[in-house]
Amino acid sequence: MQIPEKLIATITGSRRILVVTGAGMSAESGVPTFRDAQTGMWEKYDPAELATPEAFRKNPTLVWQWYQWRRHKVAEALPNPGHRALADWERASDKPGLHSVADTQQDAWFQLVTQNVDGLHQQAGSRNVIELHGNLLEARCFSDCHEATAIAASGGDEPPPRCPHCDDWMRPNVVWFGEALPQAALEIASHAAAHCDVFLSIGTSSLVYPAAALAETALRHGAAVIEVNTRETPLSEHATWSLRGPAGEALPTLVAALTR
Ligand code: BJW
Ligand code: ZN
Repeated sequence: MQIPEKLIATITGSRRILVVTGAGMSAESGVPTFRDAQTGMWEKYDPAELATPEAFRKNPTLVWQWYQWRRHKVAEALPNPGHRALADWERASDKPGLHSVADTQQDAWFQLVTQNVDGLHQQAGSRNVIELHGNLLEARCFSDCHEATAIAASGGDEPPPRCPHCDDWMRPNVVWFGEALPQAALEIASHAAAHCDVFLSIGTSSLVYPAAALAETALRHGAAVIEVNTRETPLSEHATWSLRGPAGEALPTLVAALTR
């Protein structure tokens, strides 16, 4: 993939870098994206109708099984060259990450924000990852009586486990439609979007809010916005550069050009 020289120069001259990733980032690791690739018995279900508290309340076993199926996919997956390129870039940039809203005022930083729930950025070696939509490999009480705990990808047809403290169902520690995102994570990401020089949107449909609003915020505040996606999205026409291609190819090329 050809990366425009102007794009490279823009990033090289930038001190505050925000990268936001979505499901397309992990597609080349074999993790099905959220809207595509529902295979086997899951083909007949609309993922947007499984990822809600209402669906879980109505049929906890069905929703839990869908997550177990996805946990298995994630357990088999390895980070791809795109994940590794972002981890290399963070290391090579030698810039700190953001741990609070106040940090966004600092002169230079590099921050990765993901909508993904698969933990592959961390596995690839990214040091400071903000997870906006939780983590598939953790579970928590549906009544929220306790902290989330790690969960193994086990079993097939079982109902969800029971909370050891209050006996309600355990649920995946993810953010479903209609639920609030983790407050601190969203606040840091929103402030970062308002203060970054460069914003990269990678492998996301740009359809799901409030994550999709981050690129809009960055554009409104004058950042250069770069999109990497195999397909056009609602962001494409507004982005400063829209690179059409797989993240696993575009990112290693981009990061090699930045660190040469
Ligand atoms: C590649 C590739 C390759 C493929 N390389 N690219 C404003 C307007 C309209 C609606 C709303 C609004 N604000 C809120 C809403 C409602 C709703 C919403 O956004 N709905 C839209 C569908 C319209 N949002 C919410 O409900 C949010 N909550 C909320 O707003 O709460 C308010 C509240 C406040 C206070 C108290 C209480 C409530 C919550 C949203 C949570 C989203 N959760 C999910 C599920 C997580 C768990 C799970 O995984 O099961 O997060 S939904 C799903 O979408 C998942 C993803 O993280 C997220 C984004 O998906 P993404 O990454 O875009 O994936 P795909 O599959 O859609 O697209 C993949 C892309 O990759 C495509 O573009 C491909 O082309 C590309 N691609 N291969 C590069 N190799
Ligand atoms: Zn409980």
